[in-house]
Amino acid sequence: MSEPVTLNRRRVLNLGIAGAGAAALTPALAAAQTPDPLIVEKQEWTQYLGEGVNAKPYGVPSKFEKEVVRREVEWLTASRQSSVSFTPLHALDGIITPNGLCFVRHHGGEAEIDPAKHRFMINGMVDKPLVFTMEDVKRMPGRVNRVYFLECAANSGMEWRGAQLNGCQFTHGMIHNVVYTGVPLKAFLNEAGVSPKGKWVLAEGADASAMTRSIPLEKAMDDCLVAWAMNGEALRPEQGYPLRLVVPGWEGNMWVKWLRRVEVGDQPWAQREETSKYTDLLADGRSRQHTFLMDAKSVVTNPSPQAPLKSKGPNVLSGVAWSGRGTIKRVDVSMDGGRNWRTARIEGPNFPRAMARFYVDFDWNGQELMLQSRAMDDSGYVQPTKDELRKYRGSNSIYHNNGIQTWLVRPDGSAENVEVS
Ligand SMILES: Nc1nc2c(c(=O)[nH]1)N[C@H]1C(S)=C(S)[C@@H](COP(=O)(O)O)O[C@H]1N2
Ligand SMILES: [Mo]
Repeated sequence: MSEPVTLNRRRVLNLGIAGAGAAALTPALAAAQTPDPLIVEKQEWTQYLGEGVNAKPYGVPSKFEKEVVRREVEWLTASRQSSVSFTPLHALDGIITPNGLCFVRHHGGEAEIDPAKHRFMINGMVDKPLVFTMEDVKRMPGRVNRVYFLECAANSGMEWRGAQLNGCQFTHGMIHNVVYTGVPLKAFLNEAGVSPKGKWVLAEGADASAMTRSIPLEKAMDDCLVAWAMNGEALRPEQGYPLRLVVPGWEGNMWVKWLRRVEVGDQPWAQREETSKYTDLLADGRSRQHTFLMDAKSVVTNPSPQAPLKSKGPNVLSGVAWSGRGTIKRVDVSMDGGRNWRTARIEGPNFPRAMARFYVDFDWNGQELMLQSRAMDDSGYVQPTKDELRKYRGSNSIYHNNGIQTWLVRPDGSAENVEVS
């Protein structure tokens, strides 16, 4: 740590925060400057009345946060109807992604669905096919609340052949982590009565792309949810309002939005999204199919290219980690490109198949840093380096790039996406 800042007790009293006790404030302010009461007292917003209650019936962030928005990568945006926006991970904290900042990926535009007219059907190899209204869906017994990350399998897909995009929003922002409210898919399948021949289900969306994915029945009966709420309110239209499938720990593409149908069958359907897309070309020329699981991964969100270091002395490194296999057990951080590692502090709720937040309190004297983070989960899986990953996967892949990310932090505090080998 740098030299502790000496606090003049009288000046603290002048600030009007003496209630907390000057002595108790000293450690928390170790990274701050000596307060100047004159400046504090002149702040203009103490001079006039603020906006009245309910001026904004639906609250929005402060205008000073207007840069904190979803962003696109221009060369990835051939058409807005089949595109992706990215979560501003560098500007968020804690573990929950705010609804308005959750990245959006869709293949046929955002469906606008009247919930009164929406129907959810279970059909195929079942005793009795069933059709549910949204009201019926919400009357199902066994409602649950669960926090899960959703990561598009193409997250970090642009980085296979080397460092590309400057910012964790773009390299890692095809992920969000919210609390879902819904009912286990199993309850609907049991109600319809799955035939003993049933081995797979096909989930289908009601959007123009009619997104369809095959999911093993075992997973469907395990932890999949039929969800209508995220973070306590109705799903946002772009996230599948009024109903979406939640497929914990598995690739985002399977989380069918605007969910209208689940069909039971005895084999996978070989839809577009599980044949020509979402399969992985390997180094030896063969292709992997049905790579559903999202492996353990992490990224340092601060500092990062969009969030440079601004001050020497005490700083807080922050990041997120997640694993489709289970719970994040440990995150190690390196500041010298992977030579030395220290264990980060995982802070806050840490649920299986959800994002975990980590911190390292560190002191920066202006030296160059090569920041990396490495996640480990409770299955024993350790996040690989990009070189380790390429040995088996080659570099012609798009999906499932969970290699360790490196940010170079320069003496002026600016940061850049680099690779070390
Ligand atoms: N109906 C439907 N569901 C869909 C898609 C789609 O285009 N249509 N895109 C999928 C893909 S590729 C991903 S990564 C996730 C993205 O979810 P999000 O928009 O909530 O981030 O939704 C999946 N579900
Ligand atoms: Mo995706």
